[in-house]
Amino acid sequence: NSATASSADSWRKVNFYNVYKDIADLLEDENYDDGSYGPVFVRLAWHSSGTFDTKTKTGGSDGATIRFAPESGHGANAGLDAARARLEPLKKKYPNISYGDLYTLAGVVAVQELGGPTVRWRPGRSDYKTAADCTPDGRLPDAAQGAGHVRDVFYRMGFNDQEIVALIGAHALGRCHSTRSGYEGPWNASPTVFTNFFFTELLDNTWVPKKWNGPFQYVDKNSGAFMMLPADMAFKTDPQFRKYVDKYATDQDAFFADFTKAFTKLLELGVKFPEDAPVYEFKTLE
Ligand code: DDH
Repeated sequence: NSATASSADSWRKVNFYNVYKDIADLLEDENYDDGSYGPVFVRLAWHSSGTFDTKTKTGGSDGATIRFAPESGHGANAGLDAARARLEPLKKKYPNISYGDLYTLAGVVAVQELGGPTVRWRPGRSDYKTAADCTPDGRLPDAAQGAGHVRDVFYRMGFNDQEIVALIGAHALGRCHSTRSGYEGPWNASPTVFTNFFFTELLDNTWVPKKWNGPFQYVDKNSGAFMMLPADMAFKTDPQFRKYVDKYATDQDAFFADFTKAFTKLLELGVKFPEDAPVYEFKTLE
């Protein structure tokens, strides 16, 4: 990758308004999933960033180690190669953007264009890391586990309970793929629209174990069309998490306001921005 690697200052030559538009143009594809790459772009941004460890200051979106083996092959990252491949032509078109900036900006564009809140975003990540900087496997949450594990993982990144609940609201988007994580199905009926439906569906449905040969997960008793992971269910059963679930289920504005703050924080974990890095608040295309 060294031929295309951006240096510490090269982001200054990039017109990020143009990159925003070009990413937005890559979202729709009637032959992919539910018709949009948006959800998998959000997941790419999150998994690029969520490896951060506050103690060792390793991981995070800067340097984009997610594109190198072995991190690219970690079980949690299965399927994200599709998102990275979709974005690769933009790295060719804008060689001065770093992978870390490209992957995080893709998440921002997806949240906004799918109807979510405006997300403040700064450029300035660079491609200085190598495969030797890949994070150890196991830093991202394991969907088979419960509240204790979820807290361990997100406290390690520096988040509190309220921020953790806000972030899991991203599970309004997209779906699980049996070919990627092993789990199957979307969380609600509008997986390409950013809503507070993760919380409303979690509370409003009766969730029963799915009868199948795959990993243990839940389906809604009524239609069987929607799903919850064991780790998702922890947000219903844990009283400290539940407080915020109740709030976000009834107050979409509060969810949007808290999500956007926590999502920007996630995308910036461990990044040393140049002092004069501008903060963008992009307008949506339509
Ligand atoms: Fe997630 N997530 N996630 N997630 N996630 C999956 C899909 C998506 C967990 C497990 C899974 C966040 C937190 C957690 C998105 C965003 C975010 C899948 C299915 C699993 C499994 C993957 C597949 O089969 O393709 C667990 C566990 C947690 C946890 O917190 C305990 C967070 C914080 C975010 C975020 O963006 C802020 C999105 C979007 C998807 C849908 C991807 C797609 O392709 O569609």
